[in-house]
Amino acid sequence: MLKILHIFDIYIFMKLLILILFLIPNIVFAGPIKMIGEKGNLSQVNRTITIKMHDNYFEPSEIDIKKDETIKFIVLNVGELVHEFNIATKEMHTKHQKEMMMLAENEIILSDKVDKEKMREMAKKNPAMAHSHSNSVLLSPGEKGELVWKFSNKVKLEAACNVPGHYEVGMISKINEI
Ligand SMILES: [Cu+2]
Repeated sequence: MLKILHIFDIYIFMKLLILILFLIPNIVFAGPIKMIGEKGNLSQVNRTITIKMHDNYFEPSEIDIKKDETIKFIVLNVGELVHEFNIATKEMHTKHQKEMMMLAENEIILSDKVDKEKMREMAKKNPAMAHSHSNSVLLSPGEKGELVWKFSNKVKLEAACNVPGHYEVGMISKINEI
């Protein structure tokens, strides 16, 4: 009897541990997302900046922004590969690259297209697979996207593509506070 109880306790403990581990990223993430700014309001846009995503670099490679500015980014994928435009800190990009690797391994992100059908299916089991982030757009070749962002300038930011391998070869636009 004692032995059964013990096994049962371990089972409960493991369940709790998994739940805690699952919640940690969400708790940690709640902080930085505010630090990097927030999803902007279309009615408060100060400027529009067009970004061209090539294989594998952004044009322009540097973006100047002022404190509290709301920018509407028009993002064009002019390359032949899938690209992402994501505004975050270097640390956040590093974390996001693991998610993107998972999407690539599950063949949701293919080299030249995003399997949106599969993405929806997988997202039912794992919401991280939905790639639904207010600070990024993921585009297939020839696609156009929009992102409105209000900057708060509390931390150093960079716009980057986290499709596996792209960040490493320099698919980054430096965001300068002026
Ligand atoms: Cu890319």
